[in-house]
Amino acid sequence: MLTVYSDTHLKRQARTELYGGQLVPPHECPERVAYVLDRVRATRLGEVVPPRGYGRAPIARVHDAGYLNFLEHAWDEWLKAGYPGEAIPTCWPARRMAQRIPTHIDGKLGYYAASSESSISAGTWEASLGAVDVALTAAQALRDGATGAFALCRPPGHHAASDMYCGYCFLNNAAIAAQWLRDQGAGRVAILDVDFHHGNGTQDIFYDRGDVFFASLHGDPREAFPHFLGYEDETGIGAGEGFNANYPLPRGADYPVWSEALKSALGRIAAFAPDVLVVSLGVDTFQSDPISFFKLTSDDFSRYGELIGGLRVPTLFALEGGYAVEEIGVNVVNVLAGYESVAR
Ligand code: Q9C
Ligand code: ZN
Repeated sequence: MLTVYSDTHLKRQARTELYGGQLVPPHECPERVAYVLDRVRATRLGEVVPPRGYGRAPIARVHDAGYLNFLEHAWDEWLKAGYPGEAIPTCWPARRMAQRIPTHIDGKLGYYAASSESSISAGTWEASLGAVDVALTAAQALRDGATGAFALCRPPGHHAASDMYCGYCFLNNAAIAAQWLRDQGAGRVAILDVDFHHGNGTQDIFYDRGDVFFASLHGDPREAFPHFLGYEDETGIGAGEGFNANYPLPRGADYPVWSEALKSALGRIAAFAPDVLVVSLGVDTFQSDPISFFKLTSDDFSRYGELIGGLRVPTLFALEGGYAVEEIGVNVVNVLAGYESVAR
């Protein structure tokens, strides 16, 4: 399988994540993709190619113009405000407050953030743009006839909505790739989100659409981030009614429990008959992930890669979460190799 990779991700080197009441080194760190790249090479998964540049137009198909302008300039505005640390929101337009966009960076951060762990640092915008190019280059490979392609991107994307950053995510790589594939002529696109966390951003972006089916397996939002989306009764709205499927799962879910939900999601996707599948590939479902509560083993990742391959739909895998850093490469490549063993 082709892997697309660029070291532009190194431009995001945030020093802080607000976690447990402390500023800690971010779980979403550059070493994550280094481990994955090492494993791709060690296992000879396939060629590793750099991305092409796609510019801002495909991003503007998914994200709000005001939001993109905010992200581009947030770090400079934060510096101009004279603050010593990284940019973290401290207030929000909560219930019954005005949904107006403030002019001061403190207000803009709260307006455009859905959560506060994802410090904006120098280079966050540039790295986020780079991740989109990685995803789009992998999508292009599918258009060119590949059965599978892997976007080795960071920062991740699936928590980012049209106009909100959230959960280490700024631009929604998978959603931008899915929309781009539609714009290139794919009639129906399915997105399968297997990250431990609900893909709230992706769900929100396609919630009223019948041409993009979204399914997500994740920790029950009553117990797990992002807490405010991902319930089973969220099934889509308007033309999108029936095209959104959530599988919230309990603490301790192991492969028998998790794979039963996956098989159900794959059945829904098969019935939708997509031209192409985008997998939001987070491996924070791993048993020793430091911030999650599922119990998948490294072998389980191979097994579910095979199940996805059984769909026989050209598939773009975009990296999302996974924070057991030393095992992330084995787990990600197990999925990809499992897929290829069936789908090639
Ligand atoms: N106590 C992704 O996997 N913090 N984002 C959770 C748990 C945010 C995860 C706090 C986790 C975001 C792409
Ligand atoms: Zn996650």
